[in-house]
Amino acid sequence: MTEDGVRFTAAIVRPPATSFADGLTTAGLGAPDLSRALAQHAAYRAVLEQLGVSVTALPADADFPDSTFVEDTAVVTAHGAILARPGAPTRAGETVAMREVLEARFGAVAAIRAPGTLDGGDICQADRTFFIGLSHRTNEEGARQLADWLGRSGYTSTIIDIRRNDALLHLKSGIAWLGGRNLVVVDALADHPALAGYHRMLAPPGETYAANCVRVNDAVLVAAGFPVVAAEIAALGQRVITLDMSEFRKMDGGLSCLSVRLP
Ligand code: CIR
Repeated sequence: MTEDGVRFTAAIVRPPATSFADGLTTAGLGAPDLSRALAQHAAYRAVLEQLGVSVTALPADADFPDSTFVEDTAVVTAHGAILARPGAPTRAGETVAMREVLEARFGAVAAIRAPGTLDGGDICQADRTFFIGLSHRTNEEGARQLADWLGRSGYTSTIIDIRRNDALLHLKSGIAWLGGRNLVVVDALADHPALAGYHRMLAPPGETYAANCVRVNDAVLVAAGFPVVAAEIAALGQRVITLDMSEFRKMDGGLSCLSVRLP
């Protein structure tokens, strides 16, 4: 069975900048410690490399405090790349560096155009289907443009509206696809009709942060400190690698946000 969306050869990351603590957050967990964040980022990068992924690091950019969350700036499939158009005004300029690195690899890349907005964190691939979250960052026009672009490569897409769910910044704050028919979801998404037919593992209250996990090749990266989610994934026969995400969590960021993964 092909599993488009779990096999990666390369990834793009960007270390947190000196301005990291000035980024957007609703977490209420206090200010992040930059040196700890840098160490956690280095560990994340090392795990990707251990899994056979070639990692390109963009230079940290203090003009963009949230720029370590590179996932929000692009969507990459087996058929090409499209630049996102981040919904937070302070993040708009983050796509400049991402455009350069994607053009070097793919040649011309598509882009979401105004008035569309779209954050990569709202886009969840599940093989040949994409779930597109409508959020306070991704609007209907951005979702429509992405769905059109994906459709030209033969992918189907389904909208999941999370705008009334204040606990979810992005769709992938509450869902991860692990390959096959396996999803990790938070309670608020578990009964969404778009997900019927999938095996939905619930991230229990108290472990919802760990719903943002990432399948990379033969392992699933899971935030450290969430034993129920880690055990559920291991019970599927998946190798679980835990990573300390404490400093990124303080800035509303999860594991998926820290990389753009390339087939
Ligand atoms: C933001 O609010 O944009 C950042 N502080 C966190 C972005 C997290 N990205 C993601 O979930 N894909």
